[in-house]
Amino acid sequence: MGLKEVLKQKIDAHRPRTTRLLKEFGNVKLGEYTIEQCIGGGRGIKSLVTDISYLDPMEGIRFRGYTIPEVMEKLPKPDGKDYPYVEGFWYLLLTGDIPTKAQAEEVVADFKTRAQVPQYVFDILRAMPRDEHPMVMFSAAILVMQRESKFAKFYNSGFNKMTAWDSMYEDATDLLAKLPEIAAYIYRMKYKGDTPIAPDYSLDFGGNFAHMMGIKPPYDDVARMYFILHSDHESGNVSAHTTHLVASALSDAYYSLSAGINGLAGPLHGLANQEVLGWIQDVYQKLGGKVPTKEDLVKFLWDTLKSGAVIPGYGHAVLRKTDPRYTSQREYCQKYLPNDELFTVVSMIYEVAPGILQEHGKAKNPWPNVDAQSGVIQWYYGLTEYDFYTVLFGVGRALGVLANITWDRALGYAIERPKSVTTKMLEDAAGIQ
Ligand code: CMX
Repeated sequence: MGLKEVLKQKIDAHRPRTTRLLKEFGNVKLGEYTIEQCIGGGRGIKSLVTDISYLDPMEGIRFRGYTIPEVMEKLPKPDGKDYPYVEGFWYLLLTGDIPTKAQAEEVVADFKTRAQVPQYVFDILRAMPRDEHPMVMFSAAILVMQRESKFAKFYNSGFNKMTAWDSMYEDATDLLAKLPEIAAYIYRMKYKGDTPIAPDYSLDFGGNFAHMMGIKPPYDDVARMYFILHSDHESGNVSAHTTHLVASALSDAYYSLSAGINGLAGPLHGLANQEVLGWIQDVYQKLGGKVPTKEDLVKFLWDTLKSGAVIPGYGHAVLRKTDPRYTSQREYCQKYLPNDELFTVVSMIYEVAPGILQEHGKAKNPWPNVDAQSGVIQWYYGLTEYDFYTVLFGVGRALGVLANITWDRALGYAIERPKSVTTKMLEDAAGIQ
């Protein structure tokens, strides 16, 4: 028998042990935590500290203590715009203080001095197969810039724990300032006939991104809103946790963010936003292009669940109500694109999916998360290439995770190293002979 066949037999024999432990002995304690928490991805185990954001299961996210509406209202905005400077939001995440307009504009000016992307990044992107997923391109572009790391140079020239945050801050800011151009370059190269648009450094983060994407205002405001909403969701989610974990080994921001972006690319995490649009397109295709009715959606939702797949954009590991990031985007749609067809379909899903998930009886949270709504706005402004949506999420997520690892170094957090146990040890704890 070959290796793979032997492995299959071992897996088949082992699975019932894990299933039994979860089903019959999930509540058995291992010290302070249970077998279910140990096997089930560490849900609810308090082992991370962050002050950048906090996720309340019922209220949703607060950034530095501020709700989403408060952030949008209090932060300074570019003249004539409805959404705040992303740079001012970076100031808030790092310091906990709402910046004045002058302070935010100082960060805008600082970003411009760091924004130029090295030519070799474009060369590497161009050398990649064009059908590579844009998240692969985005992650590779971040990683390849590691040679620029000031933190790595600082480490090699005699590391000091007390001042390590300084070069981490420099790397984090250098990286952030370059992400809009990298993302827009990937987009224009891959989907728009290889027609990159040069940056306009007179514009802020959101404005320049919209300009380089080739999408007219108010897309600049959409970009500002989108990046802020997707920035952070406390520390336990896959992208934030991965970035923190890798940085805990004193890897620099380039290694750490690239790793976090790879985690964001998972369909149960950030990729769910493209999955939502893919799922809706599938519905259209199966109906021969017809706009689905509520009855059609009910049928397709059940078909999805019966096939064993998840309903993308619904459910959450921590939240137990509609995600305020979903609500915020929904309010944008109600104001600016109330009659949009895709918005109507997504709203219909919102009417039926929670009830179906409740009836299905598995998901602890039947309500939509951030990913259920985000494609609608992008699609409306012409960004219909939905496999790019997770890159947008990644640019936003960089704000939160980079603020976190700057503070990780400031506080000298330890290298992460939780303890593992064997299945046999769990069976012993459960009293299984
Ligand atoms: N559709 C169908 N089943 C779902 C479901 C959904 N949307 N959400 C959860 N479930 C299922 C789980 O797969 C799990 O089934 P098993 O017991 O067979 O493994 C069961 O319900 C219990 O899961 P849970 O405790 O409610 O949720 P988890 O913490 O395990 O997972 C999440 C959370 C987000 C991965 C899950 O809800 C999911 O897969 N949602 C769809 C994908 C998605 O939208 N992801 C984006 C999340 C936001 C983000 O990170 O970007």
